[in-house]
Amino acid sequence: MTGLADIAAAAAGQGLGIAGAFHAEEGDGAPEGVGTVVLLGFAPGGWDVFSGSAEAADGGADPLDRWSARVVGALAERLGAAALFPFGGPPYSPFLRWAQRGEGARPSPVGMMVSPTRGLWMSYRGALGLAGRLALEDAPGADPCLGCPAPCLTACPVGAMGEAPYDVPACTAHVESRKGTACREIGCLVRHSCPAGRDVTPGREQTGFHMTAFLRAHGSLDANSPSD
Ligand code: B12
Ligand code: SF4
Ligand code: SF4
Repeated sequence: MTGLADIAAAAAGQGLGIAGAFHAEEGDGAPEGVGTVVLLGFAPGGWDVFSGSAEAADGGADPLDRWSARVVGALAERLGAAALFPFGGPPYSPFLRWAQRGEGARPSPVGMMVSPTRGLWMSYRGALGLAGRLALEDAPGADPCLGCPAPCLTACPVGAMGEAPYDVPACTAHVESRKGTACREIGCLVRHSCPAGRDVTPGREQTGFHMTAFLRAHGSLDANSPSD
């Protein structure tokens, strides 16, 4: 049977890495017959693999989602697994529950999920649903928020993300304004403020891409569909 090491090797060739795995139980929302869910995110250098892809160059809508669908879809076929994606809804596959089960992510004080190893930069390109119960690695790491002075709570210059529920219109209005250059160019300042994700902070090209996609979907830029 395929093991986690085989999956990691196959994913690495595509710029992806394993971002957690768990044995599916009732209530996890995994498709019927899936015994193990393996979450996939960008590996170091993964953004460059996407940047060099046909999808990144073709000028069509949702290039990152289309790239993810092709690459994760091909991996799934090769490994005899179901390909699962965070986009394409509603309804959405419950990736945030899977994040808790697979990599020990927890709700942060600002509402977003925080990963012990990727902080608030946590995000997924897809997941593989395998029939068997694979041998899994150690339990996920400790809660990164324990003992943290919570700079995330005050990092947003307009208070769009803090103790109150995320105010999407306030966020997009600021990001589109002259004062929102930093968010637009280097990405969400709340995500940057989290010490747990410092080692995996994405580059400007990647953060700029995500902000543009976010504004297309939720701001006043030309309508397009979400791309997280
Ligand atoms: C809808 C959605 C959103 C909506 C949130 C709606 C809201 N609360 O106002 C919008 C479009 C605003 C959004 C934004 C972002 N999202 Co989003 N989003 C999703 C999506 C596609 C579906 C969630 C859903 O509706 N589930 C079904 C409902 C029933 O379950 P739920 O648990 O109640 O869902 C709620 C939460 O998921 C929450 N939520 C979702 N995203 C965010 C982001 C923030 C900041 C907060 C506070 C809450 C929140 O809102 C949902 C509806 O109330 C998931 C993918 C998935 N399949 O889960 C990604 C997902 C949760 N988002 C993700 C990301 C990365 C983002 C962005 C950071 C993307 C970006 N710009 O780069 C932004 C945040 C903006 C910023 N300041 O940078 C990641 C995980 C992030 C994390 N650490 O928790 C996911 C898992 C996608 C992925 N590819 O991995 N998102
Ligand atoms: S800044 Fe601190 S409290 Fe906020 S999400 Fe990161 S680890 Fe948790
Ligand atoms: S992108 Fe900027 S305005 Fe939006 S929540 Fe993050 S820090 Fe606040």
